Amino acid sequence: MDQDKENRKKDQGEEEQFLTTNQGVRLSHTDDSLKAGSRGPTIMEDFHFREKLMHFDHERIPERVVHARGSGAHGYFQVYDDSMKKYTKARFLTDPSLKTEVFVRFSTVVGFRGSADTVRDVRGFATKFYTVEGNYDLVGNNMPVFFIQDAIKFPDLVHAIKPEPHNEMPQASAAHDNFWDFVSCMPESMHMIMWVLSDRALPRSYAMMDGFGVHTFRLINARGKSTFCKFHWKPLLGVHSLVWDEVQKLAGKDPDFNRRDLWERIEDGNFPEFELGVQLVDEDDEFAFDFDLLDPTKIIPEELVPVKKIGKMTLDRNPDNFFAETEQVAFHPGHVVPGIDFSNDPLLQGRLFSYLDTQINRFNSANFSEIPINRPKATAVNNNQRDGFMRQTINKGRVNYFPNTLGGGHPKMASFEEGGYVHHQEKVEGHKIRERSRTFKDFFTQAALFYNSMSQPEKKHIIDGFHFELGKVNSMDVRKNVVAQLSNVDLDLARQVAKGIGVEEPKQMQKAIGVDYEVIEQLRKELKKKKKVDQSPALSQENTRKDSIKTRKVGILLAEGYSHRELEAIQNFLKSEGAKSEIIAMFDGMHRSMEGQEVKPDKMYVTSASVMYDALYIPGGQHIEKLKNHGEALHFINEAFKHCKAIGATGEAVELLMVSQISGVKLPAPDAGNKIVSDLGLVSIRDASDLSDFKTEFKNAIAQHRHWMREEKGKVPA
Ligand code: HDE
Repeated sequence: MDQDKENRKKDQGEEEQFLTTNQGVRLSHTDDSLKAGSRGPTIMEDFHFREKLMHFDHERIPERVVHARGSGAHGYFQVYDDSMKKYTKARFLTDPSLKTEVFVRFSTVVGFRGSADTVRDVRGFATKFYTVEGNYDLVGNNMPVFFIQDAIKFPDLVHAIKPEPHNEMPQASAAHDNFWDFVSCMPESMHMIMWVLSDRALPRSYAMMDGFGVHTFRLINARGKSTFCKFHWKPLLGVHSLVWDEVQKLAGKDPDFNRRDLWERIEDGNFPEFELGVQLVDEDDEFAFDFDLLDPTKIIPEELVPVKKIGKMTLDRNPDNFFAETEQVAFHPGHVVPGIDFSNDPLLQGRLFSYLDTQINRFNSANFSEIPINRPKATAVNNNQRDGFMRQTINKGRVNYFPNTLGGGHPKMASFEEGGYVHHQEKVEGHKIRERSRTFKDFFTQAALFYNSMSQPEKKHIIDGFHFELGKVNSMDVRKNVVAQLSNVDLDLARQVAKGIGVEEPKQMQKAIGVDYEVIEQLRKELKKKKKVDQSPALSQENTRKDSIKTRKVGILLAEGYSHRELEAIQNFLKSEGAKSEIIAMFDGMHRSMEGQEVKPDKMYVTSASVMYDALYIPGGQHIEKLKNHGEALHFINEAFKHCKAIGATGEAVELLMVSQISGVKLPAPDAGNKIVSDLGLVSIRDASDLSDFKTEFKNAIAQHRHWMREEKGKVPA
């Protein structure tokens, strides 16, 4: 309410605000339509009624054909120093004194606008930089490769993955026959499939996932020299994921999980931060690798070309209006500024057509760039484009053409030196031909690199993911065909997948659809001596940052009779480490501790669930006897345990863990006194008189994010 009042003051410069028509006419009554008698028919003359209803009827614009569900945030980007001058003339990448405004939209790809956040999917990570040289859009994803190599296959891919056309099922999921049929016929998708089946497809938070420009781009310096470049976003909090069982439950308990998380982080002042990184490849090294730089189904392993971190983006402001900003923002990979150019990646080249086209469909107007969220903020727009639906600019004067003398030759051209955009002059020769380069045709080496770089738990998650996805496929032939493709990636993977879905385990590599084995063999021979790696530790989330609990959410269970001293000690400690804690209890309202103090829970069991937290803490006290009989509390504990989360218990709370169904971890014996027992993320102590070492142990357990080894136990019926 207060915020609304504030806004009113800002917008109108006054507190009093009258309801008006769109023509600014003050209204005296809006609760009844104009009628002929209080029980009579509505009268056509009611301009207020017609205007209000007509506007409402037209409130929707078509949702994006892909990436329909998104969440946005404002922020800024700043480079660390001017070292990138060697490679690019783009000022926002070379001038550390510039703070460039940005707007970022994170999204899922497959689901409709109202679908759940936590589905298994690629996440879009699109950034609009309002630079001093015009808008630059880095329209990326949280995975560094793509399903297909040529944009002409995009409609097929999207048709296959979206709900099936006859019954519009399933929603926001790839787990159906059409998609896997397509995949089984498209070996080039195998590398991306590994990423999509991995934990990367289940991000814990938009602030805890990578971003990638995917394609190889070009950077152009002030002398016109080009360097190949791959863009990366690296979150300062590290890359962390949810558990499959958890995401499915979250889709019901809180379908806005990632959206809410982003919003709350920013409201709390825990601004998401990402470092911008670049992998730079000299033009002379274009053919130095055992893959083609133009192929968007390949990464440049970080062990071959390190990611140079050049600056940082901070997202520090939530949108004021979801529709005006998050929905209406229009990204386009073709929005580039001088210093950034394209490679001939056929996927990128195709995107350059598609995005502009799709905006015209969404906005029904060529003037979408005039909407506030899409307008350049730090440069003027001067050109001879005129008119069209919803034109906002009132262009003055009579000259609307170039060249002209009547307007003094304005708006005039800028040379390369003056900041004019000059396309990189790449020499191109070739026959006009509808053909894939043979250098794109080893579809499996990097899929195998990804799989082999995973830790054991990550491999298991991939296999479990296949069991779910293919288990939902009705056609046994499709299942078999996918297993055949997988046998080209890794035989053990293919066998383990086959085992779970009723397909005969392949004894050896099977011939898969769409693969030219002769070409692959030749290629592998030819590229043997090129730069390559067999392992890429950078790909595994096991190696991500695990030294902080900043922004982690810890659930605390209590009932009347809890130990206030223990609660306060842990709450204060978590706060001092930048984590957030919430108390969950059976009912709302004040709860009395055994010492006499009172607290008010943040949530009740009915309005929360263990899946909304990263970790769990239970203080000791007399309340434990009550909690032993609360099915909700026991379920909370079992589920948190099953999802491999850190659990801390002090004093009598150890007894509660003993009556829960967690198993296979050590707990302190009744006579353990002040000895802390920390096993697989479960940290407990009987004698809670001194909690100083307990805090450190508990923090370390939370910072690990998940204790995957617990999955081996697998006995918790939550
Ligand atoms: Fe997109 N993509 N895409 N895409 N894409 C769209 O544009 C398309 C691809 C990505 O938050 C659409 O405004 C083609 C790769 C993001 O508003 C559409 C191809 C990557 C977003 C479109 C691709 C992306 C989109 C739908 C194959 C990662 C959401 C609505 C050649 C590098 C941006 C829209 C936002 C959105 C076309 C492949 C990222 C239809 C033809 C590869 C993050 O134009």
